[in-house]
Amino acid sequence: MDIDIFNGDADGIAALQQLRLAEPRRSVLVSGVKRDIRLLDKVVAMADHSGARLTVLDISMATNNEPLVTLLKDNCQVFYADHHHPGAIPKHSSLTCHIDPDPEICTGLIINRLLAGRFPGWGVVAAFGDNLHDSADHLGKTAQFSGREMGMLRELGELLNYNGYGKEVADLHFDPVTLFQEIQPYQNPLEFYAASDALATLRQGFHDDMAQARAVEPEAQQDTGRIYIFPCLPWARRTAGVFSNERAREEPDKAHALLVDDGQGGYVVSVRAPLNRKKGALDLCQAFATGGGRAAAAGINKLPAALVQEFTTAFFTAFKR
Ligand SMILES: [Mn+2]
Repeated sequence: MDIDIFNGDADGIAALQQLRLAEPRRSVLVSGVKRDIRLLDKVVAMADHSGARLTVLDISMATNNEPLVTLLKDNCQVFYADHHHPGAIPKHSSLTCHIDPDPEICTGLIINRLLAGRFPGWGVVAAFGDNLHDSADHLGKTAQFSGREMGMLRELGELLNYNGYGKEVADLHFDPVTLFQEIQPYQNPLEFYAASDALATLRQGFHDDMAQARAVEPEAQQDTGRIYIFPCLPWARRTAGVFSNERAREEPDKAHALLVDDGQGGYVVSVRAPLNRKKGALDLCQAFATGGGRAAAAGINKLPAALVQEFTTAFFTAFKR
């Protein structure tokens, strides 16, 4: 059995897209909302996973270490590509790793490199999805996409990324597995762009949601950063990532934090380090119990309401110049 496990955002989808164009497989697909990263638990829970061939994309190995070790013990062959800090990588002859935590790299770019640039359009989509505009532009130049084409690839990356945000799959316009299946026939993302009805749905949803998000004023701000708070509503959960990226680009010298009310006495927090100095987000978030991520972009899965003040102080201290 072949099982493809991928993060439900643009990067995860575009990484798998390149691999399956290069090597088609009739695989079982496992994904979830962008924040649902401990996806290997779902594979362990499959009764017939022993001996399966697994492809794992764009989910932190540190977070998945325990189920990964179980799967290797159960004779699975694992191909693993990702750009989050992996923690201790298990030593096992059945594990192939392509992990690069460089802040200018995403999983779709790792796969593009591995395939020697066979499907660069999907690499560009992945990079735009992860807000890596310099890397996207660089690859776009190499592949000789026009300015107009780059604009379409950027919108595609941002809309696929937007679709991944939510607390559960029900919050999303499309299950990432369905979206991947829609995309799968297209070697060239520009053809998908022109043909897809799903994309039209995402575009309309995005515009409606972002109008609400953009009306929110900062809760706190200093020279070094801005903090926003969103209510417990589906539009807030769906726009969280794109809104944070947009604000980060608007003020590239500032750090940004977005707290989304989880309706259960806490907040889901995402932190972006200043784009011009991609450091400090992970250290800040790791100081809280459910924090994790990368130096450039990190988060806290549940920040109790009682700790919002403490977080605010720590945020402005962390990014002081
Ligand atoms: Mn990624």
